[in-house]
Amino acid sequence: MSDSNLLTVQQHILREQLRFSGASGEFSFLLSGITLATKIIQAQVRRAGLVDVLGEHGEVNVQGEIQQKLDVIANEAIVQALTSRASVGVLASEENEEAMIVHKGDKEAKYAVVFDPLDGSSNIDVNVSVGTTFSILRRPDDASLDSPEAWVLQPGSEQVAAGYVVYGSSTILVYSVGHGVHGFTLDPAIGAYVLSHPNMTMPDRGKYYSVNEANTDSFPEKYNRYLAGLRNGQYGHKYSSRYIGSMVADFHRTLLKGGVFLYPPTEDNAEGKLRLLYEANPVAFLAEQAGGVATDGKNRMLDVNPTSIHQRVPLVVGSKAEMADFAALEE
Ligand code: AHM
Ligand code: MG
Repeated sequence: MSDSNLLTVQQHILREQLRFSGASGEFSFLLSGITLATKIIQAQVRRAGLVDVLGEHGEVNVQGEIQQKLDVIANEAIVQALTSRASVGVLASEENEEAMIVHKGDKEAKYAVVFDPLDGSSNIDVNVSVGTTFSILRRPDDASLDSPEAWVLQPGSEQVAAGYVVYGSSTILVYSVGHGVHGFTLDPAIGAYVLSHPNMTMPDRGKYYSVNEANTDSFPEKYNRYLAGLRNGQYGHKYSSRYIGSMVADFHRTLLKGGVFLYPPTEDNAEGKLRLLYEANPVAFLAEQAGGVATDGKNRMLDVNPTSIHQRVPLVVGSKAEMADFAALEE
């Protein structure tokens, strides 16, 4: 067995923590809270179909409620796991309107965690991959516990760590603390995430583009020119398309195979649909760490200054070559 077969995410995090000066173990304890919560979430996601079956034959009123339940369960799993970590001062979730203060007044609390507990949850009832995304920020020097928003309204370039878990044909956790991107597959037999994708790098060019093409009529014209170019071979070959409708799963494929994923502005969502803090930023951080590029269609995503927690942003993320082709287009 090679070393990588034996390395659990916990061991890996401990090793990565040594890169932080004055590392005390609290950062790895924080990350272990996230890995624990995602194991709880994946156990629930894996049972979602069974609950459906019982519901059809029994007295339980299913569908909408179950999905809602899973969103809430996922949110609670992360909140609970992170609330027991003293180093966490603020939590912000897609499921909660406001940022939450935890460990009020605790001087040890120096991190904020922003997350989407169950991204793409409308895909659950058709057995399609969903995911969890997270972003970790350090408490700004001047931020007090009275203003939790200030902890999280930082550009993505300030992220200390970011990652996601995709609950797909297997459960995979991908994370970075700013020194490369590493992927771990959950081994259900032992209940541990085991290193399966060390030092992930995005291919320089891929075969696929990924976008909701039903919205093309309302994309800014530049996006349609780009998509046409991808289809007609203008960029070296004729691209094929893949679109799952779960950002985490679509990004995971793009990370492994290269290509480009886009969620442009549309008529319904003039600022794009995806959320800057807990969807676009973690993905942008990982993309850059893996040698890719992420923008809001114009500027580097990680430089965007957030003004509100649930702010939306257009997202274009992918391999170097596709992103250069897009950037070369005139407005
Ligand atoms: P959600 O956070 O409400 O689940 O929505 C986000 C999801 C992303 O995972 C995905 O990329 C996008 O919505 C798909 O949107 P659309 O159905 O408009 O293509
Ligand atoms: Mg989401």
